Amino acid sequence: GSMEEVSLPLYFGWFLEYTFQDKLEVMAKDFLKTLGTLEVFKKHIRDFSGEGEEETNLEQYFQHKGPLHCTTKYCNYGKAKGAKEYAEKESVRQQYGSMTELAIGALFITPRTMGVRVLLTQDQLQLWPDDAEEKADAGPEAELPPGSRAHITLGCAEGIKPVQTGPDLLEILQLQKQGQEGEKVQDLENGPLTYYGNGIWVLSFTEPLLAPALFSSYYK
Ligand code: 2AM
Repeated sequence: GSMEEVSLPLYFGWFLEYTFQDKLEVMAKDFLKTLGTLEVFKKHIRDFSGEGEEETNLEQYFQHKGPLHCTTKYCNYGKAKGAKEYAEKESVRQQYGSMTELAIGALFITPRTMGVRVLLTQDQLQLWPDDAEEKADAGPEAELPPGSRAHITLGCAEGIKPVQTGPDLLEILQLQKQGQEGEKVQDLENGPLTYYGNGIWVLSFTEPLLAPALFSSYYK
């Protein structure tokens, strides 16, 4: 292929500034530690453990490699649909290499993934691909606003790929949109903790957490 095809990255995204990566990781670990001690979590431990297992170490359950980031466009070195068009977008070229501040609205875990929800500003939405919220099996009633999928993967269960965090977040937003209130468990330091069933736990931040991040791309 041409130079241009070769130069497309694995993905574009916002990369958290180093000191904030540490801060978020510490916060996530503290959350897992606290969650693991709650009686209400132990009651639902089956969501996370196999038959006969009475305990799960959540901190070991979720594993993560690589820099913490919010993917905007997965390009797969040009093989993903719309990769080239995205790389050539005016907003992408202009904002490449610039800093922004991501607002983090919630921390969630499911039996598959752990992540945080990112609340995008209008400016940041200019870097968001149009098809990010599309699902093959979604009807019109399943439509969520652009940017809904924005998240940072903090960890995955064994055998799960990070691409699962997006669908997991969309499922949570879908439940909330349908009016499912879940079981409000208790208030933690950063806000209320809710259980939605099937191993879905959401800590909603009373105040969004602001994370400095660089818009760039990643090549393995
Ligand atoms: P993530 O954005 O949910 O963390 C490398 O695999 C990165 O690209 C990961 O951050 C991953 O998921 C994201 N990714 C992988 N495949 C993807 C896809 N088909 N659509 C969107 N993002 C994807």
